[in-house]
Formats: sequence, structure tokens, C-alpha cells
Amino acid sequence: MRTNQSHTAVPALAALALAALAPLALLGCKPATDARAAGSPRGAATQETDEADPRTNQATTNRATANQDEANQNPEENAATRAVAILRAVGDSGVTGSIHFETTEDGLRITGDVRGLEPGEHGFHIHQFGDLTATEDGTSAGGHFAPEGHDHGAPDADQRHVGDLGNIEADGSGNAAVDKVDDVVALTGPHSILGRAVVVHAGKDTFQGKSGEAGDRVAFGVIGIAEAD
Ligand SMILES: [Cu+2]
Ligand SMILES: [Zn+2]
Repeated sequence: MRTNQSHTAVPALAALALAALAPLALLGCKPATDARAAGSPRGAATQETDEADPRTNQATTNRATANQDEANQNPEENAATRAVAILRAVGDSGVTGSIHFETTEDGLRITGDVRGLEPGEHGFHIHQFGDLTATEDGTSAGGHFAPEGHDHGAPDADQRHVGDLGNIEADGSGNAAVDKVDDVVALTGPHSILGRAVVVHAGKDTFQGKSGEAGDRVAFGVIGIAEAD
């Protein structure tokens, strides 16, 4: 008896459940059916057009604005022709300055000012890393930028590191006006110095030894792309 009861009870419960669910299922379907019924194929197409087009247009507009304001994607315009490095003092040297780089027919023109130096000549190089984290000794900038190796040398030597830019000379007030042209360093290609560091030394680069015996690093800065003229 029990068995019979339970056998009949299960289908009965199932039927009840179905009966209870059926209206819900119908309700669940209804809005979709209604929507489909309300929108003729043309209406639906219009709706799609109305919704999709403004979105597309907006996205296009946003992209165009971004291009103008921030992200110039023109490869020719993006090839760097000018760069700049702001020099910060290493440790308590008090040496600061700014150096500008500009591509010319004769090579890279390097101009700028360095302040707070001891009067006289100071080694002036491009070092491998644009990493200024070693604020006390500047060692994070690595060694001279020398992608092809070679020995250290004067800027006009046959053998030199790419980064060997010689010396800058400070006047009696400790100011050095920099203005040199170098046809080995560049802002593009394998000799590109973008993202590397300008380093000014406490002493003169003698062009001897592995790095010119120029002594401590007194200022350094990262070379970044500047806006073209
Ligand atoms: Cu150096
Ligand atoms: Zn060198």
C-alpha cells in the first residue's frame, strides 16, 4: 500500500510541480514573445541600427579624439627627432641641468646647461640604463652604452663606446653650456639612446682605461622623447 501510495504520489507531485511551473514558464516566455511580436522585422532592424550606430560613432569619435590629444599613431610623426633629459643630482652633489637632443643632417645635436659643477672639464656619457634608482651613487645607470663593445675612447676616436661623448666644461661659476654634435649616437636604430641615461662625472674623461677615469657620477637623467618642432 505504501508503495502504491508513493508511486502515485510522485507523479502527482510532478504534475503539481509542472502545473505550478507552467504559468511561470509561460510568463518567462511572454516578454520575449511580446517583444518579437511588437517589433516587425523592419522595426527590429531599425532598433538595431538606432542602437548600434550611435555606439559605433561614439567609439570612433573617442578614438579620433584620443589620436589628436594623446595617441598619435602616425609612425612617421612618432619617429623621435628630439629628446630631452633632466639631470638630477647624484647624492649631495648639487649638480643639475637639462640636456636636449635633436636629430640633424650632421648627427645628433646635443645642447643644454649643467649647473653646480666644479670649474673645469667633466666626463659626459650616455650610460646603458635609464635607471635612476641608485640616487646616492648613480650606479643603477650601468656602464657606458656600448652595444657593439669596443674600448672606451674620445668622441672622435675610431674605437669608442657609442655613449662616449667626451667632456663638458664648466666655467668659474660651475655652469657648463653644452653644444656638441655627435654622429654615432642617435634617437633611432641600434645606436638609439632613448630610454638610457646621460651621466655627468666629477672629473675629466681622460679617454684612458675602461671608462675614462672620470670619477664619481654627479648628475644623471633619463633621455625621453620630446615633441618635434
Ligand atoms: Cu660616464
Ligand atoms: Zn666609454
